[in-house]
Amino acid sequence: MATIKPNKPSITPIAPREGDGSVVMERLTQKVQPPSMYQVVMLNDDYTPMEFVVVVIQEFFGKDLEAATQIMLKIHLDGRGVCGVYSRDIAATKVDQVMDAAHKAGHPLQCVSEPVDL
Ligand code: TYC
Repeated sequence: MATIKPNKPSITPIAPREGDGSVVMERLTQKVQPPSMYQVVMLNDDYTPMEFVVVVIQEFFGKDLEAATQIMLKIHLDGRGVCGVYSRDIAATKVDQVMDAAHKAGHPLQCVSEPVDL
């Protein structure tokens, strides 16, 4: 994926000199990158009940009723809203959980994860 920077080692061996069996270590300027973070974004639609969205945000994103209601209203008004920020795998799991719960309840609620721009 284009957004992932490879974690190059900060020290890399270069070709051994002939004869003496020694290896010269070269220090590189490249530093190890911290893991990139992903925001889970919920999208508005015209059919999913507000109450269902609030419950989903509480259940899967650990928000209390007040915070979940604020996020739901933001999504309703702006078209989208961030429910939480996680490592890539956790964010993908949250998306799956939300989509699964919505599908089972017969609602068209959509949810995506996207890299947080630094
Ligand atoms: N717009 C929906 C309604 O009026 C409520 C809603 C909010 C749906 C947030 C999806 O992610 C959503 N019933």
